[in-house]
Amino acid sequence: MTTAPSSKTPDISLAGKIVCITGASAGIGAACAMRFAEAGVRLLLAARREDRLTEMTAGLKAAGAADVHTVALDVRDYPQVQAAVEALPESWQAIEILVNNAGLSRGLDKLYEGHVEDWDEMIDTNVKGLLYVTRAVLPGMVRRGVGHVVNIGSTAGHWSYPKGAVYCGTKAAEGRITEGLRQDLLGTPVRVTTIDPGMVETDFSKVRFRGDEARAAKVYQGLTPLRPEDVADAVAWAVTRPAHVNIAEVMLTTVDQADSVMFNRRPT
Ligand code: NDP
Ligand code: 8X3
Repeated sequence: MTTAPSSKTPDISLAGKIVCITGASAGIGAACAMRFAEAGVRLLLAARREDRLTEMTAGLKAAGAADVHTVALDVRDYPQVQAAVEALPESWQAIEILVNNAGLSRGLDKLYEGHVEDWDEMIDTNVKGLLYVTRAVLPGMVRRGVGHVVNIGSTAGHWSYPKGAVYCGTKAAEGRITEGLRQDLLGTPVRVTTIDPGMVETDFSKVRFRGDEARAAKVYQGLTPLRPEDVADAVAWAVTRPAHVNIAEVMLTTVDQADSVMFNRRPT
């Protein structure tokens, strides 16, 4: 029996491409690094904790990464971001996929009782950091006529939740920045995607509650959260669509989450 030829445009192969992931030292960024490693990419990993990136390198190579290069980077510091991109060895400059993942939440407070330092840290990291890295990397993509930017947003950017207004605001900003970037890139082949997960069990809540592990664990109590690998799966899917397909937005939640405030929690 012969099979009819498929009319489907082939998925894009990732092998050998340079994929830059910010916030690759933990959680969703680390899961993306592993997922891309399995596809044979060259991984350019950035985070403040470069020691963690170094520790991850052997495992990523064993999983299939063609090569791994690490950079110590605080995305909040524009001169540092600019210098880090400019200082990349020539063989690492042609970034084809940028995953703007670095981000955090700090505190859970009513807006009128919130801490200004927490607001500054969230806005500086989630909004300005994303802008800074994008500003440094995108001109090369446009010049080379190839590229894909994947921003990690959140359901929190679609629906606020009590005491989370500033974090939710940063993710709403991410959504509008992603939309505007796609408009500005129209006429180039560079694609722009936002991946917007709901609750994912990572260090996110430990960071939000400044190391209070018991309080962080309660966030995920009685339900099955998304795993970082589920988000990496969505990222990998978006970037492997045929070149003419731009996945604008993927929103995903655990089946135990309906929006930012409704959860199906089982007694524990
Ligand atoms: P983690 O805390 O596990 O990881 C956060 C990562 O961001 C770390 O690698 C950290 O690295 C990096 N990071 C934080 N601040 C900076 C900075 N100033 N410069 C460079 N890197 C930084 O959290 P998640 O994996 O959950 O979070 C990743 C992204 O996913 C964030 O943008 C978050 O808002 C988003 N998100 C998370 C969800 C969740 O429920 N967990 C749901 C939806 C979206 P280092 O400390 O080494 O610098
Ligand atoms: C993280 C998801 O809803 O826990 O962006 O803030 S949430």
